[in-house]
Amino acid sequence: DLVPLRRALLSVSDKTGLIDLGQALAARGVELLSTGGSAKALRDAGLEVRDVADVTGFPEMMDGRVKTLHPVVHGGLLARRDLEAHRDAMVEHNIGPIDLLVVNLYPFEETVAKGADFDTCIENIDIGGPAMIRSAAKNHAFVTVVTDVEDYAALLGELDANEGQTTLPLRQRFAQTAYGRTAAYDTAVSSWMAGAIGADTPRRRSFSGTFKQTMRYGENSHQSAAFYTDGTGRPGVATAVQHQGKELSYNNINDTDAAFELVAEFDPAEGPAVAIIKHANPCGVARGATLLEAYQNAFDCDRTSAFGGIVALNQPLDEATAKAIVEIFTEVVIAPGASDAAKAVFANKKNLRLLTTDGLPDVKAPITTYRQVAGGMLVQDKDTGYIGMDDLKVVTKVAPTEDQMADLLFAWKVAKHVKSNAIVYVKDKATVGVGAGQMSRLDSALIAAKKAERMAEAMGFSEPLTKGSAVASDAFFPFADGLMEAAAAGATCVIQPGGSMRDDEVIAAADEAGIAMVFTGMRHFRH
Ligand code: 93A
Repeated sequence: DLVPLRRALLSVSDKTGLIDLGQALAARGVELLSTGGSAKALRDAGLEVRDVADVTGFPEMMDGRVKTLHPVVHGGLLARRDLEAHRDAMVEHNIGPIDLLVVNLYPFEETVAKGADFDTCIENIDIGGPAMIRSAAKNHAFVTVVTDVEDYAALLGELDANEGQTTLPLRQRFAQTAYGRTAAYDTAVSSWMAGAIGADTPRRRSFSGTFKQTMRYGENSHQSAAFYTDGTGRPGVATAVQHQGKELSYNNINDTDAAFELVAEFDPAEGPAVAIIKHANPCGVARGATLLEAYQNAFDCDRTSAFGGIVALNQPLDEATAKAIVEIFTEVVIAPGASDAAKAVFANKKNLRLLTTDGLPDVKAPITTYRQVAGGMLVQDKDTGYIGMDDLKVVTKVAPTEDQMADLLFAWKVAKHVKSNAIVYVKDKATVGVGAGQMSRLDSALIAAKKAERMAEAMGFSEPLTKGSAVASDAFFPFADGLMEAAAAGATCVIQPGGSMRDDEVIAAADEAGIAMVFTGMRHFRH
């Protein structure tokens, strides 16, 4: 299964490591073929290179759209060396075998990420590259295909270990990588086009990502895991820059995403907001006059759970907030930027990771989400449903005051990011009790109230902060009991979708308790 390398075709957009590779191959007696820019780079380094145009007898034409799309190239990649008929065809048509293909593609994903216009993106769709990669990978019994700069060293190591030959296991591994690359590439093109032409629907979507990193383990230490980017370059945890601290774990990334997506709901133009997340659920979300105040308000919702949490900010991290954050152990802080003074505060905290991005995740972007089920995949639009003041219907005798309305809408935004059944108590634009992930809505209401009571005891408040609060329920109250529990905890106004068979009973209970209630007509399940 050992195959000697005699002729290589090098055609790369990312020229990293190209010269070293070219030199190493030439030193091992490999003849080099190459396309325009790659050939020039190799020649400039003093290497002897033959132009593909010379081999095909056709010049590169149409702005490079047609360079390598020729039977002499594809025949050289696809011919089975073990079949006489294939060898005869090579002789008859003057096709020389190509034993090694080194290709990386036009930077389509990067072009999209830079925000290039439609025509520029189209021009950056590589056609010849993927065609050659697929030909070489199909014929990996005889041909070695390298599509990742990181694999150059492995290739050279193999040649040294096997007297200039490659082994079948290496060619198989490279071929498998190669098909992954072309699949991800076309997925990026399809996803970009879906957005560009306004057809971003869950139907007819393909999915695949670009490998970013492996992690030490997955959700648990016996699970292996990796992280992929989707090629959109959108601000978020996948594209964030890590400034310090140890490697992020699978759970860190998941929780950091939850935190950042939640805080991004709060428009920075309307002031600072902070979200603290534990196990993908918020244990505190608040606005404040300053970022520091927002952090403190969020922290006060559930100081116990905030320990070891993830903190997300809707504005760049400042020094004062950084100082408050390091008073307890925090796993990750993510923000759209950080001042040098803030970075200095974190600098000696080895276990604290600071991530910054160019902006907040676009919470209204039409994104498709995927969830694996046994034997299949569930695909849906991301929940980008929004409720404004005009969408609300007051169903009780009393209507919410303006302040209550603001807290109701705040609570509603948070509830969207809490695992169902979600009950969220809010006072003065800060959560004061969060009940998450219970199988009964009543239990979520009870748990949130109980936690608020415990916090009040621990902090020496005269009464739980749920007294006089606004409460949100992510889906309708099926019975009056959940609402009555919220009233007992001190809630004075309620926001919920409505639509239960027993809405009348629930409304009557609210009126009885003197509570104001609004219906959204939209629910925010999150499972
Ligand atoms: O425009 S293409 O789709 N048409 C081709 O025939 C073709 N052949 C190779 N792009 C093509 N390539 C790509 O050109 C390679 O995938 C590589 O990314 C790039 C290398 O061009 P150069 O060597 O001129 O820098």
